[in-house]
Amino acid sequence: MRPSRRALITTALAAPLAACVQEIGERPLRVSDTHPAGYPTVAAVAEMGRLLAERTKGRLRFAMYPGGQLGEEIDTLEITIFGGLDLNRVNLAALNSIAAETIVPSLPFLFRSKAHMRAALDGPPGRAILDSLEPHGLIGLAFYDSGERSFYNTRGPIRTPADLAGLKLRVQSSDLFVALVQAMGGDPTPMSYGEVYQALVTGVVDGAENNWPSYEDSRHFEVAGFYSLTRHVMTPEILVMSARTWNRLSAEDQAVVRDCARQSVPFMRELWDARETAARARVAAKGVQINEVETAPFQALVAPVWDRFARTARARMLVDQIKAIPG
Ligand code: GTR
Repeated sequence: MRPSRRALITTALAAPLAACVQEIGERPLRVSDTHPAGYPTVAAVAEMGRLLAERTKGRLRFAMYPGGQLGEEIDTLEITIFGGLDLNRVNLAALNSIAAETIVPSLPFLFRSKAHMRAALDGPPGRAILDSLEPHGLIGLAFYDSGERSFYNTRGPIRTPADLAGLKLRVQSSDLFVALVQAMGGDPTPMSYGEVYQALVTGVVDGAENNWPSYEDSRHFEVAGFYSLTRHVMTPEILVMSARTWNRLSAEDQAVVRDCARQSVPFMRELWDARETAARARVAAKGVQINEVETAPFQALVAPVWDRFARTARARMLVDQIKAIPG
């Protein structure tokens, strides 16, 4: 069972106090992830921890808390901001209400391909988004792949926007995702990831949207067996460090942390590519009905989302930079 909010806050308040008496290096750095051990994000952060421990001779090391054991992403982010957790791997959508720049990579149909998405996040736009977090108490260390997100549901295949009418679809707690589903004609319900399985079973929602590895790993495929390849966003994952922890590291250690995070990215991408293919094959073998979708009619509906979320000069500049990148 996931901890209650009260328990989370108690832990979160206790941890910084304990951290005051314990210097970084005397305790491991605490890292949260909603996914279980073995998932590509968790494996990548574990690899970063291995590199870090090696480079600092064990002075800096990670204690991993995977599987959402410390709470849902939005809650653990708050805790990370005030120093109760040192690192957190979340989906970028969880930061949408914290830093406006993080919305840009979730603009629907922004990226033309996986290569385009990777080049944009490895380049100046990615750097600008990572750096935009610092005033909010977080240090952006790395982006990881999260693939294309598509809709799945309990009722039947989605082929045209009309098929979304009347479907209650779980979305992440981000205004952009709410607006996106509304624009396409569905009925969005923001909800934490850990609550979705039960919500699908009880019919509180009819479906959700996610990538292949999460769809498989969360076992949502057992309940919602129609997966329709709308490929509407490629919101990446992000690894952040608490600025409170960061500010207690020496400049040399900060450089090593950045370097180890950077090195974990190609490691993750290799795991990700293999996992995407394997997860799709495994759910198909278990009877999931998969259908390709002509995306043009969906793309035609998302203009209001762009008008609302890519409005500021800063967002437009990032979008222009991303569009100019080949891939
Ligand atoms: C997954 C992502 C998680 C979480 C989840 C969700 O793809 O890896 O961090 O954001 O989606 O839909 O909540």
